Amino acid sequence: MQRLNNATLPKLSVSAPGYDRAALQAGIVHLGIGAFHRGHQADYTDKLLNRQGGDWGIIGASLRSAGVRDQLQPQDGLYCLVENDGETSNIKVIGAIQSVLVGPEQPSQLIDVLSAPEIKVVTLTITEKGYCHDPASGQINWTHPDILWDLEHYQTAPKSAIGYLVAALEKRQGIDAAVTLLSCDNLSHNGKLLQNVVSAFAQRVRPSLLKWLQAHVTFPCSMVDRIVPAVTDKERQALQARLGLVDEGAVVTEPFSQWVIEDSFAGDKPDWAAVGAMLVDDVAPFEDMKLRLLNGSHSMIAYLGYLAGYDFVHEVMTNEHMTVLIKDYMNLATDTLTVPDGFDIDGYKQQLLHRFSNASLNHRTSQIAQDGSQKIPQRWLASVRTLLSQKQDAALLAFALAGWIRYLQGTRDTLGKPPGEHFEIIDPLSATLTSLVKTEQQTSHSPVKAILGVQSIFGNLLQEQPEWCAQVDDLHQAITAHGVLKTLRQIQPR
Ligand code: NAI
Ligand code: CS2
Repeated sequence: MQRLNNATLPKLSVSAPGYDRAALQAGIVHLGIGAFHRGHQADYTDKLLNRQGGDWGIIGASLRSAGVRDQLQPQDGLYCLVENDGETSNIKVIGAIQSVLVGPEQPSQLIDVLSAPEIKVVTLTITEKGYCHDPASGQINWTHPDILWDLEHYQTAPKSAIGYLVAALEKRQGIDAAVTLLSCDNLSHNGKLLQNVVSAFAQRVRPSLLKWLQAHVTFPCSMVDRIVPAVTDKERQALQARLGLVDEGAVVTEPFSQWVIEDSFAGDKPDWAAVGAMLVDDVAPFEDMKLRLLNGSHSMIAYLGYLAGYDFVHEVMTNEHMTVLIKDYMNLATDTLTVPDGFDIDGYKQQLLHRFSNASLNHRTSQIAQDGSQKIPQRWLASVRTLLSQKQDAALLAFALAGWIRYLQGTRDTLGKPPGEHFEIIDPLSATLTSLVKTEQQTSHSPVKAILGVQSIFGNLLQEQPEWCAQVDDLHQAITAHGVLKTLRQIQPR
């Protein structure tokens, strides 16, 4: 069967780019071209190009593997975005991505592209761990292997996004070319975090860059939202049967999409506001709301649901006790938020429950469960601290955290049966976390204190909130003895 590309595109009877792709000039570089970028920023940009044109083509880059380049290059950058609401699906071909570079194969080409004056905006979805920071403090982690490497090699063969950006900023300083670096990762104050780590690295390797950087580079914060799970082979095959063409780069998502961007660009900006993005002075209220309500719930669904035997988010939502837990959690977390003026928070929470229940999204609990050490601080711990400072009950979050610590044992609930198959803990801190759990188990101790003592995730929580930490320990013991669902039934008010 033929592949989707420029030549075969006319055969398709789905919505396709209406702009002249051959004449399109690049204005954006995107670092971390995974599923989310293709389902979100590239979609907004494609809509913008369809609506008003402009030199906003995207050069994508992966700093890790060649997978997405190998999917998109034979397709001239084209791919299908399938929007599925659980009943009907809409397919459109996205044309905004012009080419994809692979950092480890083409480091100097990528630095050159990042330094080109016609590139006005660099967007990033490099995952939470890509910022090489200490999640508890938000400061750069100088002992991170990629940072240690980049301190020596950033100008020629960087590994981290920070190394690439600083190498490119040095070149941009030489030609005085301002640029906006726009983080689109699920992190609190993502722009400020990016600014912190880039500035700290620049200060170390080239202090003379800092003054120019402060005047000519901006780091807007942004809140991004659209559920874009990793696409499955089955979904690719179904699409192929429908299109009569092979599309290796397809992405499946929900109809919902939101992007709130701090309006602080260093120069020209794509008019994403014309196609649905919100440009605001302060993203923080939107960001906190999304990270705590959507992502906080997601992580709860992921760890507790996975332990209980559910593979997909929508399956977890069929369990009445889990749904009640998520509703109670969202109500509790709302008390920690400053809701944006005029915002319908109850409607938002209802909509989240509906989105989580979308059975056409094969969103694996195991996918969301990855990298907990990088996600938990902004998803749960910020609420824990606020609730405890307000003398409110945060037992529900103690239950969630107990679930994560139980998850770190690497086995699912197999109550009464022999221990189940081991699963791998995918997390940049997995070696530390799993060895702490193992050591404590070998000496018949609860691993809770040891895990809560990991400063880079929890800061001084153990010392500051001993009673709450004891609650985590009790709930961890209960989950270990009785499983997630029985413990949940026991703690849930009737
Ligand atoms: P993905 O797994 O499809 O792609 C991840 C990308 O990040 C890949 O290009 C990978 O090479 C790169 N990456 C991984 N580790 C890196 C590192 N240490 N340094 C530099 N690059 C690294 O994941 P997906 O779905 O694209 O999500 C990426 C991020 O986007 C998430 O972690 C999150 O922060 C944000 N996001 C994702 C949403 C989703 O529903 N998928 C929705 C909202 C935000
Ligand atoms: C998820 C998010 O993978 C995860 O950790 O919670 O990627 C989630 O799908 C998005 O933030 C939705 O906008």
